[in-house]
Amino acid sequence: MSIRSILIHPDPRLKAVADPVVEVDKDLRKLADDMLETMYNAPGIGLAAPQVGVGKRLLVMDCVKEEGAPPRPMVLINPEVVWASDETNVYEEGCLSIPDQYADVERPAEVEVSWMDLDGKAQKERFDGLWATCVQHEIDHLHGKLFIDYLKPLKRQMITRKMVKLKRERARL
Ligand code: K1U
Ligand code: ZN
Repeated sequence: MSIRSILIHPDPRLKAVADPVVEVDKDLRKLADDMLETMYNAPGIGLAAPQVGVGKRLLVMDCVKEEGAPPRPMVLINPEVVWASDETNVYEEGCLSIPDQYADVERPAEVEVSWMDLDGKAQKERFDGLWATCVQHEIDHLHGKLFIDYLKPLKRQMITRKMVKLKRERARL
């Protein structure tokens, strides 16, 4: 397993629509393993393939937050939201591609998601709480959408300017 570098906004690869996965092969398994290691190392609770520069419909997540509880690493291939609740939740979201910036985002409180697992088996599950917020945030990444796209233009521009500055500073090091 290896840690991959995470793209920082703005980057055209974060705005692109990801392609469906057609085959679960050795390279895809390695990508999923690397993404989980990258997510835990960050640390984060989710990561989508476009964030490591791979334009495929693949995401990983683990939203277990209870101290001492066993981890629940999940790999979702070609995930789709098949149902969303009318009830909504507001959560202060962050993003590993937009470091140190947080903002309230309103999303459906519960979603049902279908996907394929690493054995090529179809899966379907209903998520709520942080899991629901996270899976929607990650599926947005697969559509080239970031949480700042839900914010007012002025706030979004302010965050984008900060990220441009951060990238310039990091490039100078
Ligand atoms: O997609 C990403 O960039 C990962 C992102 C997922 C996410 C966070 C909050 C709401 C929705 C989706 C993160 O993991 S940001 C880091 C974070 O939230 C966190 C880090 C350490 C412990 C707990 C949370
Ligand atoms: Zn994100």
